[in-house]
Amino acid sequence: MDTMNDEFYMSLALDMAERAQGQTGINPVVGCVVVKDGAMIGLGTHLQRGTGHAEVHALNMAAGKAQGSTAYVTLEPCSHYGKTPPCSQRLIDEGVARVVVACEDPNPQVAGRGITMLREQGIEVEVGLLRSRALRLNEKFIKYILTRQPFVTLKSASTLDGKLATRTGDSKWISNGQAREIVHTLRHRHQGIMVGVNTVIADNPSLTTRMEVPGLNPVRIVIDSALRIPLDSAVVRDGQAPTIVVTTESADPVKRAALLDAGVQIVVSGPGPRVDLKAAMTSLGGLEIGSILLEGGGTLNGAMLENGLVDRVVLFFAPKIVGGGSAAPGTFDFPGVELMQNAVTLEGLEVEVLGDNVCISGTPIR
Ligand code: AOF
Ligand code: ZN
Repeated sequence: MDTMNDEFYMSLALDMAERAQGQTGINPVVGCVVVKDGAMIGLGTHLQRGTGHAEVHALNMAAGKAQGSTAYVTLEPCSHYGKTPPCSQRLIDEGVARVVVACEDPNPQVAGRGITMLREQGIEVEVGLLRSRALRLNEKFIKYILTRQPFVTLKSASTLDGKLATRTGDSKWISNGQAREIVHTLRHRHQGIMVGVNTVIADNPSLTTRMEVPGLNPVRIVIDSALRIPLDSAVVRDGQAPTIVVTTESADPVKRAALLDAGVQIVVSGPGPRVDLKAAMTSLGGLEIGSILLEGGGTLNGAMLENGLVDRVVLFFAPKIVGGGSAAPGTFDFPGVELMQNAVTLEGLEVEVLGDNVCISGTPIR
């Protein structure tokens, strides 16, 4: 049985925040638990950008009885007037006596000011309880708020020898059902999903989230230097989610007009012949896309990795070996390093066994 202490309530607050992943857009996920005289009197979670913060929901539930209470918050309470008034002021006004915070808010508009506001009013503030879990939970928010660049998760599902298809191009089905379920959860938890145009031409995917309970569809992003995307492809026609095609100045203006006509948004990134991926990330960040799931083929994966644009790698492996040399496409296709010491290396490695599949994930060291 869990013993009841600060950690007990903070982990509940983190659990609530975790469940809201994917639905807060560029905002963080945040949970709050208000405890008074040994009982919980308010629970709150930030659910959607533009709506109430976690503390506000929890204090509303406490209905004016939070005087002398302790509030557990997974992120430093905000100190600024954003889409909602500052949570620190609300905690002060309600007479909360003690605030336990898991991690500071890196948002330059907050960055410690929330904690200072509380302390200046004589509220006892403790910072850092379950910090690493809280930071991990908001890794997408943290990257975006500090850099305005999307957090990119590279996902692939391959054979044990790293192949995405056989030498004849057959790719159905590599991974098992458990792995595919996680992939759809990942789609729900990213604002964008990105592929190269060759994937659209070869597979005509819909790139939507298909889970047992409805999930949110990410914005579909196709990297397409020369606008080769077929006008009748699912991502252009099906209307299931917005589609952005990232191209170059040298692409055919007639095709561009036709895509715009079909409701596709065009982002021009660089003069050509290839899309400038770094500039593309800046443009997509500017469109408030704070996180992207990269489900590329080997060339796009390789280029993103080489450019240092990948923040997390999630690789699913099925217990299959197909060989095929360069005729069989692999997860990473780039010129490659000469020396092992120059290899892209992952840290914080996690390994999960999913029936007969394995998931290996980690963060590329910069
Ligand atoms: C909190 N509790 O539940 C959240 C916080 O767009 P706004 O006005 O909602 O402000 C978003 C910013 O507020 C966000 O960037 C982050 O700094 C903070 N989010 N803060 O105290 C919450 N969601
Ligand atoms: Zn707030």
